[in-house]
Amino acid sequence: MTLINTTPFQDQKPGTSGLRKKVRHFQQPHYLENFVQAIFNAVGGGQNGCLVVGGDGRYFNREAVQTIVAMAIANGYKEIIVGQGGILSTPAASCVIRKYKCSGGIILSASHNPGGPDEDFGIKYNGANGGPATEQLTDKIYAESCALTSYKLSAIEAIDLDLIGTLDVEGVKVRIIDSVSDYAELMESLFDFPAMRSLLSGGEFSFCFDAMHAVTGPYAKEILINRLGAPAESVINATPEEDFGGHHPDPNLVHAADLVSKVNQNGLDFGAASDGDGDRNMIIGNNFYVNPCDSLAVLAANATLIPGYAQGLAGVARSMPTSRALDRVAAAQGLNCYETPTGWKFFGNLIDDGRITFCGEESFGTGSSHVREKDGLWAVLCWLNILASTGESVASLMRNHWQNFGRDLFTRHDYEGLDSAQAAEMMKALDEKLTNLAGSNFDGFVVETADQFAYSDPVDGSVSQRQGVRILFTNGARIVVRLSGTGTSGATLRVYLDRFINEDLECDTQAALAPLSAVASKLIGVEAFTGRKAPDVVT
Ligand code: VG1
Ligand code: CO
Repeated sequence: MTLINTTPFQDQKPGTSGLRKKVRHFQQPHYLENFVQAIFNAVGGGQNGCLVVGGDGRYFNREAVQTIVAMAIANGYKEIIVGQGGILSTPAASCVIRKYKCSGGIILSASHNPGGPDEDFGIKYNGANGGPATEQLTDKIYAESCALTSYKLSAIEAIDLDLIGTLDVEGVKVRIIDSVSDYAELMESLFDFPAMRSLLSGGEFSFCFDAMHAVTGPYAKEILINRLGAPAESVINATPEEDFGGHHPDPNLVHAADLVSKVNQNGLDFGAASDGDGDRNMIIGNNFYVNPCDSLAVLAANATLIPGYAQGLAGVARSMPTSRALDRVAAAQGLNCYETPTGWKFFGNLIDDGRITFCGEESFGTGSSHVREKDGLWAVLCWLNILASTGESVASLMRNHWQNFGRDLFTRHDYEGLDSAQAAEMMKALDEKLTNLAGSNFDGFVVETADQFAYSDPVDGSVSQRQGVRILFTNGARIVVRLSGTGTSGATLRVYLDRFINEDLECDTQAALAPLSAVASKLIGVEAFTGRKAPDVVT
């Protein structure tokens, strides 16, 4: 073991989901090593535990895996489990940590951000429950990173990441495992594979899953094609590439436009896509887009059709900006519904404590107690299981749901690449307005309450302040405003708009929310502060 002297970097504060920077930033001497050592220091060293290492396969993934293995050996882990080729989707990493009772895992991903030498890289730590480090732990990691003077490295030769098997490296067991099989087995234990197999291989039902040249390809091929008998052409862009084919591996109507036109033009019954690291999902039917907030609600409402959830749900949770469609299902079924800040790290305690089974976010993230991450392919399998057991189409399932519960119109408007100082000023100005906003009337929208969302974790009592601005109106409409915590350059403003309706259920979301959007622009002053007239991405 060698102790390498280093000086701290002051910019290693983890965001919504780990530390994300440009690849070249990570490639600076000692940058990656410092952050990894900060993690190991924060968790008290390896302590003879087992560490899982894997990532979404983006550019720099392999080099980073080699470095982390050499550092984990030097830091006292007794076993290291690595996905073959350095590949593990985020939900698969969570599954492996739990299955082999590891002390934690390091996941290399910048999720939906593009990959390549000039694009993004990311790293995050997940604990023994398989879930993202809590805020207390990420604060500790940051504090360690600011004070670091050295890191520990073993001078080992590069590991052959492609060869499945167990190595003894300086007395440490290094296991290279199949990246897919543990996860596929878990999926098989949850879903009605025989019913889904008849649907997918029967020849009548047609679908397309777009892996977006990212990590989910091998998982989707194994599960949908090999185990469920779907035709080979139903999984597209299935080979993970270091630059995701030059695209944004972000499953939404903008970045998965090819999938959308394929489903609509060829009259397919179902379409789905997932992101860079496999934890997000987009679901579409034939000429029918399923909003992620609605997807979460409809899955919760129909969960008992899935064998793994036949006993019912313990409770549910959603991130604050997510629409309240889920709350209506919870109320009807007598379930508790928790509202957490953005980011998966807040769901872990609720699941571990047995309070919830399903949870999700508006940002195409849905998941359950089967792992401690959101899980894209799991959500797709939920949909396919429900379609197989009801015989409904995507559109009819969703329309019936609106008939039963009413509809929560929802949209998110993103303004990307803003000047960070301008964005901060804009948020400050909005913040200062909040206390006097109640009672104000904006073109017929009367403010009921306005505040900064604070979350108090019911399990460990920890409090997270300033998790986004909420403005609720007396007519049931809501505006949520926050800055993204996952970007790598400038600032991204996210404006979330939603409103409950109980008639004209088929209306166009953007048109119906336009008046609320106009109120939001006025309140936030996007154009005045940033010069931007319109959002870059609307989902
Ligand atoms: C975004 C989403 C958030 C999600 C996070 C990580 O964060 O809004 O809901 O949990 O990405 O997802 P932000 O701070 O940029 O709004 V992933 O798929 O990047 O791990
Ligand atoms: Co992701």
